[in-house]
Amino acid sequence: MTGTLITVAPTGAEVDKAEVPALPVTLDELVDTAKRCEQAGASIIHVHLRDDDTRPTLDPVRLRDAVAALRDTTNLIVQLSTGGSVRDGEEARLAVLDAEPDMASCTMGTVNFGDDVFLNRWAFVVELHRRMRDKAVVPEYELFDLGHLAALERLLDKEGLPFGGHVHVDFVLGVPGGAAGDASTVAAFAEGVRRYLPEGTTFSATGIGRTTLPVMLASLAHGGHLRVGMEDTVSYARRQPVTGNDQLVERAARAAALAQRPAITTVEARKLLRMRDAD
Ligand code: KMH
Ligand code: ZN
Repeated sequence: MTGTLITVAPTGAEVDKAEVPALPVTLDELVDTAKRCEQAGASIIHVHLRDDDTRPTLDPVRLRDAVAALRDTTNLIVQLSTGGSVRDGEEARLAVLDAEPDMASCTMGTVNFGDDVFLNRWAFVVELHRRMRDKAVVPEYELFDLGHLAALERLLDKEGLPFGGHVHVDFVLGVPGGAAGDASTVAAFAEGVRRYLPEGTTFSATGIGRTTLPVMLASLAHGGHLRVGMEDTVSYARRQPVTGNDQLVERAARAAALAQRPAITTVEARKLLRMRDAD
């Protein structure tokens, strides 16, 4: 596999719609951005939802509706966030899996998150991993700090491989309180993947805010994949707000092509991740 898997994270739980009008928060806006991002080269969409007041929500009906709408209108792999917002409780986060996504995120430990704490107790992580395997949902293990690599090694050692047998991780770098978003940190994580995780483990990386470009370029240089989107950055360049998620996906696809590892299709991505409908 020489191409690049591009994930788009279009909304997140933290960006304020009032400050960033281009943020997709309604189902129509989500579907519209999803279609554009698929066209631009994305193969996975990492989904957080908002309520009618644009606040983050894990409402089960909205989650099911979003999965159905994205499946109806795109071929993207639908990855629901089980991270939610820092205020979401464990039961609601586990219940995300009842919406039967193709993939879901699974953060490998607790991390300071600006002035907040993103809580991921060991027992919660184990439960998430087990439920995903029972439901044939492919995890994306999210790593905010180097210690999360060791936690994942421990999880796989104690609990076994995820559904499909392939391990895919995402480095989320540049969160205030987590690992830095720079090229040498990407190198350290990439080395950690090789050293501690099963052979064939794939990784993507994303950098928060202005770390988006160094992290993107370093990930490509280390043979990694990419995540971009307005969950992670709302500036395209200095004093240039992002106009839409497709703008970030299009830039990622251009960088991947320049690295001679063009964006892979959704069909190729399903094979790479050993998804249940890969064939
Ligand atoms: N919103 C963050 C607190 C995930 O989606 O799994 C957690 C997050 C991770 O975004
Ligand atoms: Zn997220």
